[in-house]
Amino acid sequence: MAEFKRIVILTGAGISAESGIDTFRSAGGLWEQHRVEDVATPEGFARNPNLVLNFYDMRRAALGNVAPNPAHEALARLEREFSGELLLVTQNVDDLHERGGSARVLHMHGELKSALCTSCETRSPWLTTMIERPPCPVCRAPTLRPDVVWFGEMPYQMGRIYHALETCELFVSIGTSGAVYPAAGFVQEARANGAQCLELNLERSEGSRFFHESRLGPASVLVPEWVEDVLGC
Ligand code: BV8
Repeated sequence: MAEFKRIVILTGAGISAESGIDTFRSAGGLWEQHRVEDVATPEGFARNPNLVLNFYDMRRAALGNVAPNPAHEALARLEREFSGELLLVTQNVDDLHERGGSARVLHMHGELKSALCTSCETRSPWLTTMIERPPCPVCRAPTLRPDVVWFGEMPYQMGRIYHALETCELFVSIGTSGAVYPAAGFVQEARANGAQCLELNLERSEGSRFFHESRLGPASVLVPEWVEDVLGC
């Protein structure tokens, strides 16, 4: 593993599962508790903004009850000690990569701790609630929404991600079902460009067939082992 110089990592809800954050598609997961169409689409927000603001207020508040796990901490160690180029892309809107020590995290689906103003389109750090329609810190209009990418919306920094996928030598997917695009298609982009593709996941995913290797097990075990291997120690 030590020969790789450019690595792209994609994480999903599974890397935060052992920290106590619900995934989307496991039994009792987020999407079983709510219809996607109602809480994670612009149409759902227009139809019932209180339902959506409360859904994200609750998830934002829950961040205070969870902590990063050894998988997050291992990726932070990789960022510190790996001498090559590393891009960590996460589909997650939680802050556990940062709290686990990662300084450079690309949140392609946005973040719970960020507010987007639909009037002036500026983003502001946000740690509390939006249900009470607080004023935008910049334009003062009461038009803040969660700064997360809903279904039908364009994920963030796609150009940067695709460039990295075209040039990486190793693509590693951690804790994702491979159910949502364009993230689920990243492995095919990387593979088409000659990268080695590795999946670390609790179970086989919808994308497993596209990977050269799938290691099945909990992220808190597989990720530290893999980082140890990459760092060649
Ligand atoms: C877009 C943020 C275009 C909000 C999310 C092509 C084909 C088919 C459909 C489409 C397509 N292209 C676009 C679409 C439509 C749609 C889509 O993909 N639909 C799916 C349902 C078919 N995609 C979109 O709409 C995307 N936008 O394409 O825009 C466009 C073009 C021009 C102009 C404008 C727009 C936007 C999608 C983003 C939606 N937002 N999240 C929020 O968080 O509330 S999606 C959400 O679900 C996540 O962010 C993530 O991306 C996705 C999948 O979740 P996972 O992270 O994988 O979690 P999941 O529960 O599914 O799986 C967990 C995994 O972990 C499991 O495999 C499990 O085994 C494993 N696990 C569990 N425990 C552990 C573990 N692994 C290791 N250790 C453990 N302990």
